[in-house]
Amino acid sequence: METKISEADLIINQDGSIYHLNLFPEDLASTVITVGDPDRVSEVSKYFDSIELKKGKREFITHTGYLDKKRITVISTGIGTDNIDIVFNELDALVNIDFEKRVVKKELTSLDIIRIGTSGTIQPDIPMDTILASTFGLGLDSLMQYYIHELSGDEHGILDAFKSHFSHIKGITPYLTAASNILLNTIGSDMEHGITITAPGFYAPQGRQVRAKNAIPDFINLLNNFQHSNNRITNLEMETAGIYALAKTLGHKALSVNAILANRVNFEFSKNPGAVVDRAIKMVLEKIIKQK
Ligand code: R1P
Repeated sequence: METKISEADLIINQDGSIYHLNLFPEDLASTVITVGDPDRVSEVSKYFDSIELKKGKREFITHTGYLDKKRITVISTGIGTDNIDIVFNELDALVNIDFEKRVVKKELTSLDIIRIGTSGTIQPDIPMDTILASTFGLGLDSLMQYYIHELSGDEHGILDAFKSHFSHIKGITPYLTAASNILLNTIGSDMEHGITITAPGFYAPQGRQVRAKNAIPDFINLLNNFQHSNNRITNLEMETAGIYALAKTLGHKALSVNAILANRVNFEFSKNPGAVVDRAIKMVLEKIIKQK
């Protein structure tokens, strides 16, 4: 017998929309762009040929529309993997749970999910304003300690090597997931590639020193020294690892595209961040419409 998901486990609003995202199943396209900043949603949808819906609740703003006959949803996640937990579980519920019967559908849908985010590089040779696709998301946050998360392929070797590189740092359990190979080779082609670290904060968790004292000395060097076969850590941000891990767990394809706005080893920040993000948006949209 199918297991019924309770009203407390999966909250559906009185109008039939999902609790936080405020969306109905039919509001969602099978190609989804996620952005951190709610204001970036219209920076993406302004390139659509038509917009069929604009909805929002809290930091979760959604526009769905068409570009060159391709239906695309763009949604803001806000900052951090705690929000990714909400957005990804609710996106999945919208396509894979029958809201009336409260059961998992027999035929599951796999979404293509592409994050367009901002990030800082930790490698001196990666120029400012680079557009970088994350080959792997390496999480230093705790989200995936709450889920059963299985590793495959290259993931074991890279994660084991990183854990031994990081073994003197106590109390952090890193996790790692690969990008969707298909999306990396289509949307992410012509972009710089590298491992993206996802941090549970912006300041000390990304090695920034302002006033509060950092517990991990030399954090950036510790990360940029890591190498496993051809894989090195290129950048830091706050969502990618959670996106990759939850997408894989739920059977969706994910790719994270990062506009590099800061260089953490050269201590520089982009002179024109808006233009770099716009270039990342246009690159992703052009690649999406070329997909079959
Ligand atoms: C921090 O300023 C935020 O910017 C980056 C980080 O991941 C974090 O969410 O991404 P977004 O610009 O996509 O929000």
